[in-house]
Amino acid sequence: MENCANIIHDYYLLISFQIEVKKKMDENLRKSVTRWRLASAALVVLCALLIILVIGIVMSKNREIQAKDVPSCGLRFKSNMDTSEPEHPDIFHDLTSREMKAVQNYLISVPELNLELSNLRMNSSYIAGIDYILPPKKDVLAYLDDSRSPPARKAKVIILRGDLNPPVVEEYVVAPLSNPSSHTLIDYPNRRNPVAFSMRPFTGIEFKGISEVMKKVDEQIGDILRESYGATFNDCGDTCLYYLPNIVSSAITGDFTRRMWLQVAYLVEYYTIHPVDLLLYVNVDGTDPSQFRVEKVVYGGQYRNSLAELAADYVSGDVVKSKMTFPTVDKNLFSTLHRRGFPASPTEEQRQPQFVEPDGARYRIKHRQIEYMNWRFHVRMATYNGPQIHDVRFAGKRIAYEIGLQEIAAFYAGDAPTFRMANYIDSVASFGQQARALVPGVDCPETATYLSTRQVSDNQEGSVKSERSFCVFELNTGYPLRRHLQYYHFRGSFYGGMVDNCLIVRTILCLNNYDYIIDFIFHQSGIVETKIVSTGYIFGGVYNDQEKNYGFQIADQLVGNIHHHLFNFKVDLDVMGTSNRYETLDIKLVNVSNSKWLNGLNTIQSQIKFDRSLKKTELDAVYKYNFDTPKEHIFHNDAFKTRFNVPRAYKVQLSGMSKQILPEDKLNERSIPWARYQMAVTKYSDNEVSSSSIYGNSDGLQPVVNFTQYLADDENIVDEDLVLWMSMGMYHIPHSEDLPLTQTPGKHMTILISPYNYFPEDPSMSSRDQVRVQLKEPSNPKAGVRVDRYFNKPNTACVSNYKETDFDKDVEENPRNILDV
Ligand SMILES: [Cu+2]
Repeated sequence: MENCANIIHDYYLLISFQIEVKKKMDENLRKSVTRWRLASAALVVLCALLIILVIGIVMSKNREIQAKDVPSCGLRFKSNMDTSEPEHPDIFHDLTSREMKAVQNYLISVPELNLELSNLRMNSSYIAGIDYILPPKKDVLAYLDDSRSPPARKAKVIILRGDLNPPVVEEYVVAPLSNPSSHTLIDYPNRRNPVAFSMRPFTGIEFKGISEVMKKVDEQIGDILRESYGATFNDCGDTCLYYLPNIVSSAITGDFTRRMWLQVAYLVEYYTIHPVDLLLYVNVDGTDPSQFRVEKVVYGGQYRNSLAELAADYVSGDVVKSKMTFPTVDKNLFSTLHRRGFPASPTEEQRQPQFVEPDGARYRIKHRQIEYMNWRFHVRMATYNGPQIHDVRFAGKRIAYEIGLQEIAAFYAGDAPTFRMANYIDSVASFGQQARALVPGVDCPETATYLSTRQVSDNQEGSVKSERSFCVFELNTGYPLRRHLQYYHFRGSFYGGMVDNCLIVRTILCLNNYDYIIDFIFHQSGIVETKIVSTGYIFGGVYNDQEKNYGFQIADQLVGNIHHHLFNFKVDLDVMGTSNRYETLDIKLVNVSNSKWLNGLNTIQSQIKFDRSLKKTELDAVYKYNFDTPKEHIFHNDAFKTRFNVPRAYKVQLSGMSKQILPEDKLNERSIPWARYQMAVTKYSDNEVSSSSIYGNSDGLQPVVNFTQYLADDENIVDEDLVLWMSMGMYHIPHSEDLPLTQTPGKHMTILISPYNYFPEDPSMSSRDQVRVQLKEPSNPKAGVRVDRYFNKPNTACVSNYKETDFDKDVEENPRNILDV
């Protein structure tokens, strides 16, 4: 029994052991399975990583192969771009930095000029600008055409003589530029020099002076400003007031005292559309800012003769108090330029289309001379007049000696005196000094080449470089220059076409609130276009019922007042030399009888014809657009005809004509007499360089440059060197979509200069850009078609080098390349 019990016990032990073993084994197995599972999982992950790694390596290898195989765009032809400043500038070249410095150094050494370069005050003698004086045209042409030696380079220096009594503005010629040794007050036969100090151009020094007035305003009515607007001019932290100045013309005030209306506004992004209902009429005459004073004040539409009067009436309750709130400045503020509004578009983050020049730029730049296809010309930035092109040639022949901006004006209207008297003649700001940085990919295409310009203005020694103030690029307009498809076999079956690829030279002038884009456009068909387009912020006022016929209310308390933009350009055409004629082709109605072929029926049919009309004198040639007398305008040299005895001419065409309806010769209209005509044609004169002047904003009572005098002598213009003065413009009644910025579509004004019987056919027929399609076998259409292109096909693929971030990096590292810092 005991044995039996032992056996059972042993058996039990055995079973227990077995169970234990099994348990252990199970556990081991489980552990081992888990381990295997973990190992397998790790292996899978490892494999996946390996696969990813291999794919990555293969892809990057592919990319390398691709990068090796696909070249960067433009490498096929080494581009020929030398945008540097030359040691020896050519005849049209702006003053170089060395020349500007030499002029400055020379003038500083002249004791009687009493020039200062730092810590300038209104009563200092200081340089407001230095510009190159283009030599007399006959000397330039003798150099260009007859290999004569180049005339000496000279500079025109405008000096504000606040140190003299009475203070004046003086214009000097300084020469020679290689090593200046003389300065002479320019003796103009038809304009005065010096000019009264009150006619002076804008300078930073004057703004410093005006800030003295603002201190007085704070002292006298600071409490009113704080209570009414929650802001002041000084010691104001983030809640400051600022002002937009309008120089009031002497033609309106009737005397030569310098006065301005200041529209007071909140200093936020951007102040010209955050006005408050405070207007100040300030006397800023003379050179002592402590004498600058407020002569009238308009507070909440209520006129007072002084700040003291306003303060007294405010205390006594004799004015209705205004209440405006400082705007909340965040990205949703309507006047700021942050992205906002509808959900972001496109919905996916996709970049904009980009430009590519697969074989490199097709134009050349040597300093400031540019060549493109058959075109060759020089570009410069005149300090006072702005962008100009010179010696414009097509296929070696000069077409224009000069095409350039003369003036930009904006005449406002309104019930408020600020608007009524805001007649901006913008060259008061010296256009060349306002041409600033262009942003790649926005202002000019990615492929553009940039030119810089230099300016000397107040308060600085040497010149300041404006980086990227011109851009040059070839534009594929994506629009055919010409095309025809003839798909019927019985009419020949062919296609011929060419896209309008053109070269553009662009600059943008930033004139306080407005930005003006100016383009010179060169088409391959021998057409040169000059274009001006406006964008930027409007100048707004505080809305009230009296303004309702002058503007719409477009935001809380904001009115966008009606104004007239006006532009004037000079076109010195030289068609086959300088002996030119101006003819109009007058389109007229003619009645003809059809009786000869209509079986004797006396049917009178009206149709159109043209008569050639030679313009004989300057007054005979003034052109005011008239819908009832359609005409074409052609210019030619009478000695050059086609083999059919037709004048080889250039035609001038304007788009963007706008009638100036203010009465002639009244008040400030006297400052823009050029705007009376869409075109005026004068005989070239070295003394009629410009239609306007930097004094135009003030001098209406007695204009320094009086354009009417250019016409009044009514000179003969037959077979003479002719200059065209072209005016364009547009009325602008701002609407809410002008917020925050006015947009460019619909605001393109152009002057088109086109060959007109000048070439035997369209000169773009020589372009490689055209495409022809024809039947392989004209008699057998079924044999298919052939496409002809006029270049040996290079490798068709290339990689664009352009990166948006290149610009970002540049301005982060060199902030002065875009903003004053
Ligand atoms: Cu406008």
